[in-house]
Amino acid sequence: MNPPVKIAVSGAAGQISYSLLFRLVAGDLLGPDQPIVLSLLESPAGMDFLDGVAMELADCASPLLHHYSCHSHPEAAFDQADLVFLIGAQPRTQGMERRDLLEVNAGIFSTQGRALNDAAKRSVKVLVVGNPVNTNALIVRVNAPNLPSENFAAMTRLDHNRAVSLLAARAGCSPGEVKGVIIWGNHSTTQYPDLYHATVAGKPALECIDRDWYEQEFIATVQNRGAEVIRIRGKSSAGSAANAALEHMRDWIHGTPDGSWTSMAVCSDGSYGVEPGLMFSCPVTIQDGRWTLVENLIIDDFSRERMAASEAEILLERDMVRHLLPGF
Ligand code: NAX
Repeated sequence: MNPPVKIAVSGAAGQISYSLLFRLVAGDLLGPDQPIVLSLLESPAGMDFLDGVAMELADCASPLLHHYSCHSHPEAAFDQADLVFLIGAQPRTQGMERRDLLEVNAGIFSTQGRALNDAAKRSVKVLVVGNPVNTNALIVRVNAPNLPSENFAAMTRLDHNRAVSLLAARAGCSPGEVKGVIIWGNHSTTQYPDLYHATVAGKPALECIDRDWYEQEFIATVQNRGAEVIRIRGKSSAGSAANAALEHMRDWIHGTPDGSWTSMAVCSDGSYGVEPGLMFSCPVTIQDGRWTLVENLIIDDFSRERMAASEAEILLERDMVRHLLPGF
């Protein structure tokens, strides 16, 4: 057996983690021969509940779970961590403005960024899931200046999977036959799900579906899917979010299959005219644990306008938390 890989999960008593943790101990991320150590982080208020989750993890008697520990201090939770899922965040409560939500989460994520900087392995991979995810990821990254910026990503894989699934249903094929979908921008209703480069069973997607449906229905459906799940289920996406987090991290570790890409919000290098340094969702290929932005795609005016609208929103969010972005 290999030495164990240490995985830290914040918000470990929350609903997304409740779907994720049991898949981690079943080997769904790292395979059946790789033991793991789980380091579970919660807010002080969530610690009792976390104890119950930890009991259930122990009750799986998984040979892959070397050991686990529960923490309310990020430094302890992230100590020598190899992989980190930052899921815990403060939810929006009634009467709370978006600015207030940004502020309260900015405080959480700046503390966690400093803790990662001090305690995690230098090769750590950090996936931010808690909303507002692009801006939280920016805060974490900027507050961990001793870690390479490519070690940080924000999750737009759920949006990506939603777009793949919706296109496949419309085209009458399986999601596995869809390639080349892109989510650009923010994980919010300004995100731009782009089908211009997508294919369905090898054929250009826009030849398999009608363009009006793409422009009038598809884009808005993907943008609003999270709210629609809340309206119908009464709670936000959890199983599909955990699945997306697992797939995002799995591809980041094991790579994207030849000739295909996925969507991740990563640090912009200015490509496609996006402000450098923003965490902006874009297409990436992954090899040997490192992501590379897919460059030189042709972007027409329709796409450019939507990418710019999402970038404008991320810039606005960044300006609201500037005081927590030292040196940025
Ligand atoms: P829950 O409210 O079920 O769980 C959040 C957990 O985080 C709670 O147990 C809470 O005690 C804990 N927490 C709060 N502050 C903490 C802190 N400072 N340190 C450690 N833990 C802390 O939410 P859940 O449904 O699990 O969602 C978690 C986050 O994911 C939310 O911000 C949610 O909006 C976001 N999502 C992001 C998605 C994405 O695609 N990027 C999709 C799903 C989801 O909406």
